[in-house]
Amino acid sequence: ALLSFERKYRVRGGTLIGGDLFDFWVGPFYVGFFGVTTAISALLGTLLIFAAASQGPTWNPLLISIDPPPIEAGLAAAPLNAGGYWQIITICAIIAFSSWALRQVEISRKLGIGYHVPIAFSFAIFAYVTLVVIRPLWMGAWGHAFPYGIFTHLDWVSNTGYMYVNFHYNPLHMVAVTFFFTTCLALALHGSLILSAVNVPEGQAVKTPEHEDTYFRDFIGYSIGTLGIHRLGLLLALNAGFWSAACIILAGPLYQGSFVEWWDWWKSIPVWS
Ligand code: BCL
Ligand code: UQ2
Repeated sequence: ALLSFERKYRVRGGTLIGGDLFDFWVGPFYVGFFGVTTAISALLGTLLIFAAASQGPTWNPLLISIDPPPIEAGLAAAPLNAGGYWQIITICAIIAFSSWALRQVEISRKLGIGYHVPIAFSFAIFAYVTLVVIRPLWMGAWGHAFPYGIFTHLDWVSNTGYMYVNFHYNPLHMVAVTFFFTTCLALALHGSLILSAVNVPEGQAVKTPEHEDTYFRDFIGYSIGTLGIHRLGLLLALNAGFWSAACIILAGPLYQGSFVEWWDWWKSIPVWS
């Protein structure tokens, strides 16, 4: 069923391409040109995953793996069963993710709201594209990308990490991890603060943002504010994705060898060396 206010927001226009073509809803879902391109590329990609899996040795969901071409194959287009499936699936995935972001843009335009959601999602797409396109291109072989499989992608992360001896010493990985953890802290603070104010006993009026501000001013002498916490949350989360992408560009394209040794310059600073 349509929510009471939904009808009034189902307005024409705001599309980026194709005018009125596909400018309609199916049940609760806005379709649009990019809804169609998302659906086609996601479906095709998924079917290709099954096709590729059917050529492999197992149907165990944990063990299926669709591998990129071997490193020796460089940047060439590979035969289907030697990385070709992986290449086409990657193209489908990038088209699907980009279409999804552009559909978010069209919905934002219809509503006259900001583009914060598609901008945020584009950071996730950027991290993915960094792993499967930018870094492999930079290093000269598709074989540097990660395989599409549950256990095999974990093995890839582990092996790639140990190629640099101890990935915890990658300075940009440190930055990314710190942003991920701080994002969790901020969301835990925010979620708990909101519930503490709003989840009052039955029959009682909910507390206000003033209560929320006062809680933190009593507690630490500072409140970032109700709008501020959302700005902070978005900033933290986008940085988590961005520095993840940066840390894996550092590892390989920009720096080879041990990240433990990378810190030698720090130990040899004259002040304490
Ligand atoms: Mg590490 C990467 C944390 C230990 C080696 N590591 C990361 C980062 C993150 C992290 C900073 C992964 C997040 C990311 O890229 O998001 N690592 C982390 C932590 C520890 C850790 C917290 C820890 O010990 C506590 N790492 C180690 C150890 C090493 C190591 C020491 C192994 C031995 N780590 C590596 C390597 C890598 C990382 C190697 C990386 O390559 C990775 C990284 O930085 O990658 C960029 C970004 C988000 C994405 C890529 C997701 C994109 C999503 C796309 C756009 C959409 C998907 C849609 C989906 C298919 C649809 C689903 C539909 C359903 C219906 C819902
Ligand atoms: C806040 C506020 C909110 C919040 C939260 C705070 C009323 C409902 C969580 C408190 C947040 C602070 C002090 C920032 C913490 C900093 C980091 C880096 C985690 O003041 O305003 O709105 O939800």
